[in-house]
Formats: sequence, C-alpha cells, structure tokens
Amino acid sequence: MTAQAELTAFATQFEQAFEAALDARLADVPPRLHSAILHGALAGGKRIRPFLLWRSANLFGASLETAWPAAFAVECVHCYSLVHDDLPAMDDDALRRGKPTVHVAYDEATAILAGDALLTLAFEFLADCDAPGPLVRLLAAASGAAGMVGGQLLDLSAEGRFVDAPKPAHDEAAIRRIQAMKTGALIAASCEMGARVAGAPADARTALRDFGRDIGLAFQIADDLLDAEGDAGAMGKAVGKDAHAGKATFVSMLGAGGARDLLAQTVADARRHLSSLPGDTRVLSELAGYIAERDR
Ligand code: GRG
Repeated sequence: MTAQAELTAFATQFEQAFEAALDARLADVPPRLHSAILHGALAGGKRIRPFLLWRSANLFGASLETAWPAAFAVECVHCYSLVHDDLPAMDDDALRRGKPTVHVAYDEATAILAGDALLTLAFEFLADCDAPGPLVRLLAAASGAAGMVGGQLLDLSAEGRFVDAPKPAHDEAAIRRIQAMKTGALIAASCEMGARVAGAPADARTALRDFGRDIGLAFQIADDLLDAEGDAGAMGKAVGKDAHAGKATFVSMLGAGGARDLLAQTVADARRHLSSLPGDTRVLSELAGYIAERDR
C-alpha cells in the first residue's frame, strides 16, 4: 500500500475512534457546544498529525491502542487552531474542509468556546497516557506562545494586521521562523510524541523531531504553493488569500520555481533524519513526498 493509501485508511479508522472518544468525553456538555465541537473536529481532515504520531510510535513496536490518546490530543489542538484561525478576527474564512466554518455554522462566541474546549480536551486525553508529563510538556510547548500561538501572531503581523505596529520587512529566515512556530512545531511534536509514547531512546526521539520539523517546513511551502496555484474545490477552502493580503510567503519571496526547489531540498533533508531509525521507515519517507505533492 502507498503511504497515501495508508493515510486514507488510517483517517477512516481515526474518524471512528475519535468520534467515540469525543462522545465519551462530551456527554454532559451543553448541546450547542457539543455539536460545534464535533463540527470542528470531525469529517474532512487529512489527519496527518495523528498519522505521523502513530507511524513514529509504531517504529518502536507501540500498538495503536497505546497511541490513540496522544493522537487524539494532537488532532484536538490542530482542530482548535483551525476553528480559531477561521474567525473574523484572524483569517476570516467561511469554508473549511468543504464545510461552513464553525463561526458560520454557529456564531463567533460558540466557535471561540468550541476551540477552547478542543484545546483543553487535548490535555484531558494526554492524562490518559502512561507517564503523561513529557507528552504534556511537548504538546504545550509546541502549541503555546513559543510555538503555534506565537507563530500565528507573527503571521498576522506579517500581513500588517496590527494598526499600532508597521508591517515588518521579511526575509527568508524570518518566514522560516514564523512557519517553524506556526506549522512546524506541532508536526515535529506529533512525531516526537509518537516516539515518546513508544518509549523510544533519546537519539531516536531527536531524529523523529527533526524529521517532523523538516516535513513541517515542506508542508508550509506546499501550502504556500497551493494558496498561489491550487484549486479551491479540491482544497475545500479559499485560495489566493496570501497574495490578496500582500503577505510575504515562500512563493512571494522565491517565486514558484524557487519555492519548488526549496520544497524538494527540504523533503531530502527530512528523509536523511530517517536513516538512523530502526524498523520500516518507508511510509514516513513516502509521506514526506506526499506532503510536498498534495493537492489539498
Ligand atoms: C489560531 C492559535 C491559532 C493558530 C492557527 C494552524 C494555524 C495556526 C493556521 C491555519 C492556517 C493555515 C492554512 C496554515 C497552513 C498550514 C496548515 C496548518 C494547514 C491546515 O492543516 P491540514 O492541511 O488541514 O493538515 P486538515 O483539514 O487536513 O486537518
């Protein structure tokens, strides 16, 4: 089976397990919030982060059952970030995963609260893992102010969104830093958490984190290319927003050809980190290629 087919099969399995796990946790939640959380979390996502976590854990013999709670946790954080990113105060998107965004289907207050609930649910899921301490630290660092949240702020600043702060002039290093925080940190943490869940040794945890960091960068370059050249129908969300916002991206900085070269280089860098790992790393290696070539 190709890595893409494995990802698709995993996404179906994940969907069922995630829905059951969410339902079990949301029994006493007000119905409007319950349904908004499920709207933001279920149906349509590629589930790349939990898949990376699972394949990383599996290299060291961990079972899917062992990996589920941490896999749910990273996807909860990812889904919360999408719900909040789509809000009018952030990216102001009406479509996500081919469906109306949560604030469009419900309202802004409900969307903010559904995102908050998904973020806290993530840590509730981690509490179910054996030895949750290091996992909590990893996920909090990747998703918080020095990770995804900080990267989101820098990204908004790059669009000149703060009236009291001039739009900064960005070079490639600045864009790399923003994307490493906003997108790369959670992807790197997903790989490293998989290694942690499986009790992998420190050098393997580092190799998987570095692999995740590089595919996170590849993911973002591909995202910039898709925003510039992709098809809104295939992606289930609006495209062309970066250019419209006059935002510095890998494509605006390097041109589409330069961005493609950097993408190929980054995938090669990612694959090099896999060479020291035990077991069959084929799926992870192929997934790096899929992330670079995806059309949604
Ligand atoms: C609001 C704190 C906060 C953070 C938002 C994730 C994010 C940070 C913003 C999303 C905007 C965006 C398009 C980022 C580019 C990379 C990215 C995270 C794309 C969406 O992830 P996919 O493609 O989505 O894995 P699916 O729908 O497949 O889960």
